[in-house]
Amino acid sequence: MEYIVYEQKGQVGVITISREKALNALNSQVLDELNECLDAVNLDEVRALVLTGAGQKSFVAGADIGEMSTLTKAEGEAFGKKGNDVFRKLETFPVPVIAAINGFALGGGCEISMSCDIRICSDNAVFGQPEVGLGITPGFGGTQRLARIVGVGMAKQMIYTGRNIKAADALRIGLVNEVYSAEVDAEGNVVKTAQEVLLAAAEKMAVTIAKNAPIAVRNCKKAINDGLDLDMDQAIVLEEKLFGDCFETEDQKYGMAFFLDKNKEKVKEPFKNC
Ligand code: DAK
Repeated sequence: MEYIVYEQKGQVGVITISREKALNALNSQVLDELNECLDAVNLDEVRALVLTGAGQKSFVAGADIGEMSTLTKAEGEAFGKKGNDVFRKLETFPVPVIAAINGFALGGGCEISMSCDIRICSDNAVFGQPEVGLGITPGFGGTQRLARIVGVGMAKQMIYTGRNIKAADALRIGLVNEVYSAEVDAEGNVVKTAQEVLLAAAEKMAVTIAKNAPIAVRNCKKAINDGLDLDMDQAIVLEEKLFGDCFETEDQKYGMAFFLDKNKEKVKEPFKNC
């Protein structure tokens, strides 16, 4: 693959969109490779994913404007579908996906981060949906996901004005969960860049998720995602079903037996995913 780097670190998979010269903008090839990469993730081993961009400047600066500029209506639709299919694959991916946003997350970049379960960013991150300034609407789910994450009023303000917001504001409105800065020593020298601190934090969070019972984590993702589209009565039934599915698994039996065991010397074994 030319633009996607994938590394499996134990039970965590790290996907890096690596098209630094164009600030990791999403062209058709990036989308195809990302799709292929997701299909190849070894779900027998991987329990959480981290998605990030190469370099310290940009997570993803949007869909590729050069490629889009000459599209016909039909090609525009096909491009939109390609993006939406892979974003939806990320959103419904069986294991949680953490977006580690290291710089610009504009247009399709903001949208791909919103297809992930959790967003954390570096303090130089910039978010926005600038599409109306280009004569188009957000086309990779921005009008839908932004409103669901930050509320209708704030989403409308961001989308209608097309104005970017900085990391601190993204934190304030709930678009990201955490903001990370560079680590400096007493003399003010940078010991770790914000991007390094961010990636370490994302991987640490992924490891924490990966240590929990995998069937339960997957079912939580499904319950939250699918439940949001239902009314409360139906959503509770869905939760009951996914809760019930955890019983009789080895992980449920082991997790509860471990708690009930009064031998405090005993060390908890890793969950087995069965
Ligand atoms: N596409 C293509 N190339 C891009 C790019 C992008 N989105 N963003 C940056 N680049 C390229 C620049 O052209 C430049 O290339 P060279 O000139 O070096 O060859 C290189 O990356 C470095 O960028 P700059 O020189 O501009 O760097 P600066 O630091 O000066 O500025 C910036 C950084 C992020 C503020 C600026 O590059 C910028 O404003 N970029 C565009 C951001 C943007 O508007 N993003 C939203 C794109 S629209 C749809 C499906 C999806 C979408 C719409 C419809 N359908 C349903 C069909 C999605 C739309 C979008 O995402």
